[in-house]
Amino acid sequence: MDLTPSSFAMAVDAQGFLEPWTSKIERRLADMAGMYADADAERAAIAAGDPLVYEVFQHDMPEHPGELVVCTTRLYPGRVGDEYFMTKGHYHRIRERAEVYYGLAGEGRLVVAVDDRTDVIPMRPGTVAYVAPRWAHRTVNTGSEPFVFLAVYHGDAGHDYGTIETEGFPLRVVERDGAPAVVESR
Ligand code: M6P
Ligand code: ZN
Repeated sequence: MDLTPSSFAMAVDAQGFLEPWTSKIERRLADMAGMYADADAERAAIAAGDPLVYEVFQHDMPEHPGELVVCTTRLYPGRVGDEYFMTKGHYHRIRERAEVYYGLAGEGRLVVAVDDRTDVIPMRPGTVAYVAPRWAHRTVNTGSEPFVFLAVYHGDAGHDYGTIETEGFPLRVVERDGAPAVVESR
């Protein structure tokens, strides 16, 4: 992979296909086992075929604070029990690193948390959401179509998943009477 810093253009469409991309992540339910509240529903869905929950197309960049990684996420519609499909969620390994999300298709929520503060930001096509340094962030698909968005973050930011795996997220987005609702998870 050629990571020589240079200026160039990428193309992105409403399906989230990013060209050129250099790496792709596919996350199935089994790859994030233990993250949904309803463990029985999670186990049953994995046994029934282990659905693809989301894909990330990324243009990798050198791990340098001055670089910017660009990636797109296609988060599929679905639920585990009453909890909508979501990303694993992470802090940046270097906490003082921000991120910008831009909604391309579908609808969802960006759930953010830091210390004892939380926020749930609705996202739809055209929404530009800013994730401040130090905030954990996770996206949730509350619609019936793929929720697709673009993200940009610093080259050296890194992903800290361990803290989320250990502590969880303070809020969950669930379906209640056919509509999204936010509930406390602990
Ligand atoms: C966004 C960005 C990526 C992240 C992806 C999936 O596109 O924040 O850095 O990888 O969402 O989220 P996660 O890494 O939490 O699974
Ligand atoms: Zn991030």
